Amino acid sequence: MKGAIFDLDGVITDTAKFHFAAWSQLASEKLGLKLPASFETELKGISRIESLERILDFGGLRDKYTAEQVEELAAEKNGYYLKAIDTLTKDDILPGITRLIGELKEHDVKLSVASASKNAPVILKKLGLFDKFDAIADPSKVEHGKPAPDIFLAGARAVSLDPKDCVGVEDAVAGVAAIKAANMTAVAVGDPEELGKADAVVPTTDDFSYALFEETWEK
Ligand code: B16
Ligand code: MG
Repeated sequence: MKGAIFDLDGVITDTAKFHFAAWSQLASEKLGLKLPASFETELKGISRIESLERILDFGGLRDKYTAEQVEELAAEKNGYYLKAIDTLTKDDILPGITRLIGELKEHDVKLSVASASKNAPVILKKLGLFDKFDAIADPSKVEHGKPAPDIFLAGARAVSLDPKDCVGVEDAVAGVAAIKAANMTAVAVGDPEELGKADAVVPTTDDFSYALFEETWEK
């Protein structure tokens, strides 16, 4: 294993609750909708615009808005979201992640971020982790979002590595599918039934380790 390509939300920090709160606010204030709690999981790893399209579909509102209005609504949601994440600090790094980063660096593993979030750089700065990563793939430069492999391929390319020498790290079904489509080894955190396509699934981020990544990659 020469590289570890990390998802951000749900792996490094838990921002899904902030995304869901921001979407819920937009839905109730601007769309007259109440979002079911299942949307918190369903929108994990899904891009901003595609998330909004799914919400509009849920409300049967897809045809009501022009592309420009959809962009405006997405920007509004991002405003709510940015306000919510303003309070993030290093205390919001998920358990074991700082240790894991140290272990990987000790073994000269290159570290890259493959998040669907355009806010990844700002979030990593707030967590004090920005300088630990060798690269952050830019989701606005890839054609297809997760479950397509594009962002993980961009993550490997950004550290000049062959995908087969990399482990991808995820918490979402769409993300695991993206890692496998990129021809990488997938290590996931969460429910093993839901994330069954991954090569290894652990219950918490504290169960991640260099040894687990290396062992899973070698299999
Ligand atoms: P933004 P990940 C994803 O991050 C989130 O899981 C998803 O809910 C969000 O819509 C997406 O980023 C886009 O985020 O609006 O900040 O660009 O899990 O791929 O790190
Ligand atoms: Mg995620």
